[in-house]
Amino acid sequence: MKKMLVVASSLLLANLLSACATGGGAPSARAVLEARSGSSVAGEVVFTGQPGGLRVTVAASGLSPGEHGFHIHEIGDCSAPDATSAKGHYNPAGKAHGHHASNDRHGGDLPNLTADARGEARFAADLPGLTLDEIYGRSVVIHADPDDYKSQPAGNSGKRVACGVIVRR
Ligand SMILES: [Cu+2]
Repeated sequence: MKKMLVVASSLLLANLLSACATGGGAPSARAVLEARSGSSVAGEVVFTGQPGGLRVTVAASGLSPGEHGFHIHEIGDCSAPDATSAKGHYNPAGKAHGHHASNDRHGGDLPNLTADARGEARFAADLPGLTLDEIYGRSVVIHADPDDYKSQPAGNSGKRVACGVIVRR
């Protein structure tokens, strides 16, 4: 009886996985967050297309409570222990770092995400002007500190505590 349950649940899991693999709807992108700079951050970032841009949702744990800088970085390489392999912010227009709602900003400048007292973040934001095609193969980075939205080149947001490569799904 127990064995049958295991078989049934693994079949269910296989069905769920194949539903994910085939997309099951609109195209989207996903990044699994990996802990960096000695942190224990874990979680997932999902980007979905919507008229005029993207919507991003984040589910993460292991953060320090409070605000954290959050950006799309140029390179989809999180291999360095401090995630510097992801290079700088995605910046196709060659502009200065700035507030995500202004016109003078990096394409990868996103709103700070906020972690609760337990260090967990459930975050969503609209990202006008971005497309899935331009972010595939890049990376998302969560920083230790808040982005002040003005200091160059990255808002003085400190160490990179999580990094994930953005992949098609
Ligand atoms: Cu960053």
